[in-house]
Amino acid sequence: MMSAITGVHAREIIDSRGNPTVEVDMTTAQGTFTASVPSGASTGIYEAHELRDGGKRYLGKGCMQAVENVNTVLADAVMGMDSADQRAIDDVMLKLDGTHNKANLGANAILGISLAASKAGAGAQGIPLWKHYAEVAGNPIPETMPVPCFNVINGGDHAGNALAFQEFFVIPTGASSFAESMEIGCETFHALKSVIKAKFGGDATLIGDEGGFAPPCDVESGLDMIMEAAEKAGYLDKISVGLDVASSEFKVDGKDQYDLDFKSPGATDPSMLLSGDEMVAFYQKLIAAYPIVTIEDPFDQDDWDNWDKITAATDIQIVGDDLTVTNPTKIQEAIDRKSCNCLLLKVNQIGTISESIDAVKLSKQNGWGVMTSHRSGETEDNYIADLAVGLGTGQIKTGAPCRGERTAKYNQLLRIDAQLGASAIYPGSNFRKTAWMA
Ligand code: 2PG
Ligand code: MG
Repeated sequence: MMSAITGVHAREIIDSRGNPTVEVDMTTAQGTFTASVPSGASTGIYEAHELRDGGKRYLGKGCMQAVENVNTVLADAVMGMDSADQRAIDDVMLKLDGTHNKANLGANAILGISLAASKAGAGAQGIPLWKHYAEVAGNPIPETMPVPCFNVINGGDHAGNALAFQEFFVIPTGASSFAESMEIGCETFHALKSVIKAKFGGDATLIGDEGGFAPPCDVESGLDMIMEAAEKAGYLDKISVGLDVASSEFKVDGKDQYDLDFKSPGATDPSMLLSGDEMVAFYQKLIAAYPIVTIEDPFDQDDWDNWDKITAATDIQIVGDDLTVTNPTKIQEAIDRKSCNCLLLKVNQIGTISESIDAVKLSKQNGWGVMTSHRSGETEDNYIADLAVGLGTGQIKTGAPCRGERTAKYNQLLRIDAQLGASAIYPGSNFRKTAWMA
């Protein structure tokens, strides 16, 4: 069904960290469809180019040039096209940009249109966005909900505490439905608040960029508090845990060293400088001591040899984020080397829905898991919930069940779960194995 694009208009809006980002309205005969673009803090160096204005305005983070690119060249190029033909729209924009990383027009400009087009395409057919994503990918109507990874302790670049590791997940692998996984996540989150308060006082229950607590703990005491909270909430047998180390942020340049003290002012405590082999040993110790089922970015984005080592050394899921940047070329390299076994899916790392689908397909066809992901800088837009269901990724991380830009996604998943009704499948501990159907 043809539903021609009759209008495209972009503006700057503000993200969850108080930085500007791009929002795009796309108009067709069915109405106006709006989408907005997220932004990372611990960004990988190989991500597609996010176009920022520089200068004084908004500390250099203005998006007026990206907005201008949407409103002029990009709008001209997609005007009159069928909003439901995602691939054709994305291809036209890729061609117009002409660079390998969207440095010319900006991945934030291109993604704004790509996302708005996906919503307009769903609208054109009168179907929910998750069904449209399945159609665009060539999948049958999906029924698999993602297992949520709740980031309940924030560290790294997302919080002001001294904790080096960026994210600590509670994962309700033992729930029997998505709705039950939300109950488990929320109740454990509240229990964790009281555990932290009892230990460190109320100041330590302040939250980081993704809505998780940011207490003055180290990796092991953070995991201990999560286990204590799960026990208190009565869910010890229903949860697993996971980590996003985001270690590219604390790799020591030019040395085989990771600085777990990188946020402390002054000289690094030498006992907190670990070599690659010491990091592998540390991960193995953690995997033995806690019910860890997934570790993301255990090594720096260029430290391929250590990635290969940790993936060979364990059965748990090893997730590529900065390593793979949702880019099929990087993913293929990681598949060939067996450097990791799960893709972190972030649409703004690559910049279009079509290329994101290619990345998921390549990963799934090679037996990887796929975890759909938000960014640390988010908006109220909730399309990643639909994407996770439409592409059957089986896993999602979108922060703690706290702060509106995080709960927007979880709440959309609750709605989709209700739409699916009795046919909804919750993969639980099988979250790595959801099949690519197309
Ligand atoms: C990550 C993300 C999202 P950022 O590292 O996985 O949690 O953080 O958006 O800052 O890159
Ligand atoms: Mg990450």
